[in-house]
Amino acid sequence: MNTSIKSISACEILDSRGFPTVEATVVLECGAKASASVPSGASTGKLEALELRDGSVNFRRSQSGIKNRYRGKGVLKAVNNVMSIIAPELIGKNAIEQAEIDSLMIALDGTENKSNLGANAILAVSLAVCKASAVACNMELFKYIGGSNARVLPLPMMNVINGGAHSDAPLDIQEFMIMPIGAHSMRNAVRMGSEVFHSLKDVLKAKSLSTAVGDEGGFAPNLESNESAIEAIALAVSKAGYKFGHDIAIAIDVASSEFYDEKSKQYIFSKSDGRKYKSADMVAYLKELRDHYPIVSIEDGCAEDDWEGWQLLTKALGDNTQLVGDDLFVTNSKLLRKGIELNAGNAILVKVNQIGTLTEALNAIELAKRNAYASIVSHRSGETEDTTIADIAVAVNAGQIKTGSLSRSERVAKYNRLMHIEDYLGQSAVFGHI
Ligand code: 2PG
Ligand code: MG
Repeated sequence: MNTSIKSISACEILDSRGFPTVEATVVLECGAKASASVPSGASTGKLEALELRDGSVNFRRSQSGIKNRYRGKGVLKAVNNVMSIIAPELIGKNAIEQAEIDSLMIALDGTENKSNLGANAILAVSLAVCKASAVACNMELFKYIGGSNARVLPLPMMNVINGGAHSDAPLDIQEFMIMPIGAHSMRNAVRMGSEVFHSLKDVLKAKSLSTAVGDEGGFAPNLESNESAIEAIALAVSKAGYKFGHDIAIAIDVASSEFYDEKSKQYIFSKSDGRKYKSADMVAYLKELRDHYPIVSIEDGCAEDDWEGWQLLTKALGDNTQLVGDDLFVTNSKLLRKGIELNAGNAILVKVNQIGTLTEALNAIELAKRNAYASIVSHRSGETEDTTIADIAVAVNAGQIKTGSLSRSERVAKYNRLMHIEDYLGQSAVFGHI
């Protein structure tokens, strides 16, 4: 079987928010073919690899006089970089050598944050190369990446209430997620999640609150406080016949970089009551929430620039609560190493597009494992129907995944893929835990 790369093409498609993103297609000499597309964040970390967008100016005249093509969010430059710079370099290379392919693209870009070619251009190719190789080897993607011991289905964090930058709800905390800790399988976890999601809809309706959904498929109601969001979930859990804290626990993504004011070094709750917290107050507030409710995981409880806050948080809560660095680590091994040294957090959120190649994302997971940090493979708030992250989560036995609510097909596609993987694994499937 000849797994040399025969051709690479790319095009612009739309993500779940209706903005352009890159899709790449790789064909191997043996005929194997696969496509991959790239997600996009709204509450992005400052140190993420660069997502190359066209901007408005360059395309004003060239695109038949259309001003502001896609509001400047087009990705034709990235598409062109795939076709005219990346493809000529990779054609003829062996697709099975993923690490080599990825390092060639990193070298070709030549910048720390992939700002030359764009992380969206590079990642689309990186993932498509991997998927085409799996097709060539006639292997399931998760097995191709992870080998024969890849068999842990991840416990999901399911985002049922969307606040922060993901909705217009007056909630500063971005994500209120349920974790079906009492589930014994993926199928069971999905069922529990779906039942609680629909029960939450009834709870919100009964309060005459909106049941329209936000970017990640969770509800975006006009609740008056973070606490009332958790109370609504607690009620939905019991109405669905489950025990809050026993069958279903809570995970939150505070996404606090979004409301941290660097100048005054304060967290300003501007979407709700305008409260201002210094780092120590923020930690005390999160501790209070955690002590009061069954919160097992807190993501970005402090901001990406507030390393001292992170250290305080870890001291106060790290022994028995998962503290996840998202904006803090941006899937970057260098930043994770810094976190490990400073004792900041005890888990990393892994988003392939934050770093821009599959190999670097896998390296970050390896580093986390060696240092007893948990890894949670994650979607972005702007997604596509691509389900690669489901396979990655199983491939690395991460044990946890964060991939949105039980609505919107770009979220549900990942759960569906995970249930298929579980069926495929049969008796050898193991269900993850926190
Ligand atoms: C996050 C993500 C995904 P975004 O903050 O964890 O939920 O959001 O993709 O907007 O960064
Ligand atoms: Mg986050």
